Amino acid sequence: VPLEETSLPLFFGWFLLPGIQDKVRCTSMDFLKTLDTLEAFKKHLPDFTVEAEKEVDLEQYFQANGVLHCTTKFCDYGKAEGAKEYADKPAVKELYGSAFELSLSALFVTPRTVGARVSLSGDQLTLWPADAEEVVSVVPAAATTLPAGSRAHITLGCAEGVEPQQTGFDLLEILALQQEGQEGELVEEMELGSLAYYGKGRWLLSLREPISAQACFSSLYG
Ligand code: ACK
Repeated sequence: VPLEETSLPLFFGWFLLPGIQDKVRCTSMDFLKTLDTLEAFKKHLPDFTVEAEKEVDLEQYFQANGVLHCTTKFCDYGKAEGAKEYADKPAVKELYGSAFELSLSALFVTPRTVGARVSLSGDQLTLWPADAEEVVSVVPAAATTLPAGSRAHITLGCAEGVEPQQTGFDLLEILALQQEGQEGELVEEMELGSLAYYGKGRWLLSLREPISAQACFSSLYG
């Protein structure tokens, strides 16, 4: 196999620097710890898990994996559609290895994943692939045209047997509901922000103060 066919990474993305990774993990743990004690969460527990459990320990329910990052382009070592075109983009080449400040604007939890929404700035969007939101076959609701960058997220944990790419799909689903005018049921004003429920076990915490996270644009070969 020629080198150029093997030299593409598993994915490109922004990788959070170590200090801020700890902070984001702690914030997420605090949120999960509080969420599963709320009466509103207990009330909607049957929407959250199909098992006939009376309680769920969310910190145990989700498994964290690897370095915290916001995927821009999943390349699958060149096998993914558009991988080579993405790697050849001038912005990708120019900004490879540069530092960025990501803005984490919300945390969300579903029966499948827990993640942070990343609100991309204009220059960060130059690194965003044009097809990232075209996932109507997996998220039919995404047919509601969502702005570029809507899928940007950091996976904080997945339930057993769930693939990390699910986190982006779960976020798109919530954003599509918002776009259709469903604001979610405002459940509680928490210290971190306002918590809303979108049905089917989907929770969104809009952070009062977005978390600013230093991150390096790079790639992972895995
Ligand atoms: O949590 P994530 O964004 O979801 O980070 C991981 C990373 O690539 C390595 O697996 C993401 N990922 C996996 N498959 C895909 C895909 N088909 N499209 C977009 N992102 C993907 C996964």
